[in-house]
Amino acid sequence: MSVGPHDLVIRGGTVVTAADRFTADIGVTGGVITALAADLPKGAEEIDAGGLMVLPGGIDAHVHLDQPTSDGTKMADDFESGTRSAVAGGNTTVLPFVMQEKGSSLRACVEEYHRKAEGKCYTDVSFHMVVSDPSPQVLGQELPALVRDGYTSFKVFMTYDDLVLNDAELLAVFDVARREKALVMVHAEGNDAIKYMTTRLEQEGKTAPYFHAEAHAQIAEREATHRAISHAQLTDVPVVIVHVSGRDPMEQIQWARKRGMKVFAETCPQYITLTKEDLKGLNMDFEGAKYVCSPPPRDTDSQAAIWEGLRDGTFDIFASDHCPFFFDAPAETGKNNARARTSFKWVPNGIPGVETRLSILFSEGVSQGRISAERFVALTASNPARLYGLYPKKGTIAIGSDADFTLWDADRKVTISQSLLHHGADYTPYEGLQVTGWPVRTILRGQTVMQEGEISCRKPGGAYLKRGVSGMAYP
Ligand code: DUC
Ligand code: ZN
Ligand code: ZN
Repeated sequence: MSVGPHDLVIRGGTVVTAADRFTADIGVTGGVITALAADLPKGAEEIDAGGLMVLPGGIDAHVHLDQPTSDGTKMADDFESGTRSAVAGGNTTVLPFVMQEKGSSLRACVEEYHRKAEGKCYTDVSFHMVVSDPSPQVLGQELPALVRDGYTSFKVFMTYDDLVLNDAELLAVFDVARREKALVMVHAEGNDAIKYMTTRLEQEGKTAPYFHAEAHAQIAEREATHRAISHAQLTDVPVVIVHVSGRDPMEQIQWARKRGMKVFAETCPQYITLTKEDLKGLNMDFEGAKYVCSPPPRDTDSQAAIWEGLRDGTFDIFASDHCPFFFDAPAETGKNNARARTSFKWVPNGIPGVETRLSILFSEGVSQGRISAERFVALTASNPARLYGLYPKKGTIAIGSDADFTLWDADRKVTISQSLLHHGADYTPYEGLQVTGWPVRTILRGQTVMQEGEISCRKPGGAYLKRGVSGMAYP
């Protein structure tokens, strides 16, 4: 049989998009989808996807890689290990953060992260920025110029002493976002409320990792969510509330949406699989530090609320908030360090999850009948692409889109275990979790980069993606 025009034909899979599912062959030429039809002619390369779902490659819109920390702890993933873990988990694009350190030029920080990522990425990559020092130079010149250069989203923090912006600063940053059509992502937890709770708990001798969950009370998240929404209303700017953990902040988002505001929302695997009980470890021991992240996991009522939100559209995207720290690391650079053992407030905040995000949502959501496969694709690929200015190049299966796919075995049962994973961290908070549904092959612009857990490309081939304005926030 002679070979047709396609470099690659993926044959006979069930193609799932955010809108529908159908059986088709997919033709790929030059890294782009060029045909979707029954019975395509033989391609130069052929992949049999019979019995599998063919999904758009996962887009994890919230990951932290190779970020410096202020306290001597070390992030467990650089761009190489973090993106290797991402492709093993079925992702083809990730959006890490450029962390602006106070006193630094934002432009210089962006260039520094390009150097960190250069030649190391197995996925395509694009950067959000973190604005921690909104100086006149940053607000007046650097930020507008960077947005125009395709860095069209940035995060602000309402907590952490070294990152928090006060209300005047938040309003000033939001105003730049409105003028430049950028998308602001908000870490909504009230700093003073958390510090008050921390002092009170420490005075009572409550210093174990578990008390992180009490210090970072849901009330503080609710209050900050409402404050962020009020500032967004005043400045007339769309915002994304990231890593929403439970019912109370969700109600604030729903309140704003009912009034016609453009408030978008993200939630994460930890808020459907973990609860604050996990932070107790074994008998309130230090094992609980493995689950310390901010906002912390809440309770089963909040998990139920998150599921309602994933179903009813309160949540637009489902991201990992992959923020990996070692547990035990040499020279006390991990969570289990001497200072952290004196108080929960010194435990690095963050958990790994870029590799397990898709299988957890598929298993708990699709396999358990809570959401459809189409909604799964919307939450994990199409909406992240639309929200962050990558659509339709990324996030869908259509003629002209990049040939990024995850071949998905919806019936594969796997027990998540550290030994299976490719991340740099020395543990997974999901150890022992049984999932149904697993990525068996990841294809980036027509090239297979992962097959059955093995990284199959010789060297990292990920590209940097310059983004447009958000199609959801500024249609
Ligand atoms: N916020 C994040 O987005 N990730 C980890 C820690 C945090 O506070
Ligand atoms: Zn955050
Ligand atoms: Zn994060």
